Amino acid sequence: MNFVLRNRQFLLILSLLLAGSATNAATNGLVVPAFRGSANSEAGYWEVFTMAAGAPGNLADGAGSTSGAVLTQHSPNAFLTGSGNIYNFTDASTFTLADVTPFALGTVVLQTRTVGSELDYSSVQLTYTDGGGVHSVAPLFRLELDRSVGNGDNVSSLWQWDLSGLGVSSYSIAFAAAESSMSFDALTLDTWNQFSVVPEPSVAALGGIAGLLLLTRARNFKPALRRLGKH
Ligand SMILES: [Ca+2]
Ligand SMILES: [Ca+2]
Repeated sequence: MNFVLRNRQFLLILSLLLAGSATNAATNGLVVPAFRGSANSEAGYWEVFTMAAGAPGNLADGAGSTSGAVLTQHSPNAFLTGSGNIYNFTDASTFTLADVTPFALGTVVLQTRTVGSELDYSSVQLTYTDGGGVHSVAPLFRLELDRSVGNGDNVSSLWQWDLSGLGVSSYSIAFAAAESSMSFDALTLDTWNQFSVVPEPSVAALGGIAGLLLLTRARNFKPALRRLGKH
């Protein structure tokens, strides 16, 4: 447990260091993974939604989107704001993002921007189906990319999954608002047939304080391995 806790603390601190150094996709802190645009990758950027609830859902509207993934919101009480956000003051919106890829997945990176109420961060789950049935995969971590106080908190978050070796090329991600009055503002989805941690440590970050953090992690890692009997 301690190892898990320390690892989360490490990721949180690292995120504070890295969020400012990664390439910003927009002013709201979303980042551009280094693999975006490379072979065997897909990317989608949703900023203006056209379906508040139900089918056919929302394809990525951002220029250059290659994802083909569809975002569907399920609460019938949600509606579109003038700027094309999905808003729901009656109840907590729930979402499904469904995608297929022309390659076996190495990683999936999801980024969201919300205004007002926040997402239920524990609700974010990826599922896929194979011969063994339906499998649910928890994200490796949630990274808070930005938080600013406006009409409620405006929050940008990033989740990443490692699907290496699972042979997955069709999956969906479910997530939900923590409560009513969430305005769902934007979404990015990046997939790749390989895995590397996003955002990537920058040269500057690695040169300084992050080095100390890596040493801290190494110290925590060895006792954890001993406890697991893998020394
Ligand atoms: Ca796709
Ligand atoms: Ca928007």
